[in-house]
Amino acid sequence: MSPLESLSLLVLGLSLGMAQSLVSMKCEEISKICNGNLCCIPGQNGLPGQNGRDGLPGLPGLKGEKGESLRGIQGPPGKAGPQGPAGPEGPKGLKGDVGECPVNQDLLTNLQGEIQALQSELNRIKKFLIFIKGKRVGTKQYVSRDEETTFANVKVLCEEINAAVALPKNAEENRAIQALAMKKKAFLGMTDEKTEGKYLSMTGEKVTYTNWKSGEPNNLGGKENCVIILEDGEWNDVPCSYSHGITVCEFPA
Ligand SMILES: [Ca+2]
Ligand SMILES: [Ca+2]
Repeated sequence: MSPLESLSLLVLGLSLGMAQSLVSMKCEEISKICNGNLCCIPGQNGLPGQNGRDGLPGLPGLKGEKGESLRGIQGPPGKAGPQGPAGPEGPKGLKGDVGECPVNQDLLTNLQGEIQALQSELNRIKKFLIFIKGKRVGTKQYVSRDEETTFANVKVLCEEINAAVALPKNAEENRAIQALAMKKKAFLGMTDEKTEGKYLSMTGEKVTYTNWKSGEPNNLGGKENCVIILEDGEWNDVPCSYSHGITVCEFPA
């Protein structure tokens, strides 16, 4: 090899070494930017764009001043609306004052006079009954009817004159009834129809005074639930269907 050829080879070798060093350095720097990928060369930033002008919306206008107007004359009232549904019932009101009832004084006086007249007539009739066939003992008046009949009829006859079947409460009353019976038998106002042996008055009161004949009441045949006063004033229980008793009634004197 000639000296010239050797010098050319030396220059070529130095050039190649320098080129490799340059390429090696740039790739290391680039590898930092490209995250390890070799031969990734970033481009240059472009020029900034221009702001547009045409087509942009305009700004809103300012608010106008408040207007003024005159108030008109008030018109006539409108028609009444339809009635609404009934509401719930309210609480009970307070009790009112006692009212005054007008009294016809003349009518009241006449009625009082008529009542007094009727009371006088009733007393006169009571006295008449006692005069012809009656007896007064204490607070009681007795009247009799000597027609013999059953206990059911005796009750009806006494009720017709607003009286009760005679029921003596003591010996004096017992003697008065005995006297009015005039030697006949008379029913007394009591029975033991509800409970055998337990005698009650027609109004349900327990009988306290008794004047039973010896051996009575014996409820003979299991059917003797009514009572008669005998001719001697003693008592005997007999069937209520017994038809030989007379009527003796009592009412307040
Ligand atoms: Ca009896
Ligand atoms: Ca008897």
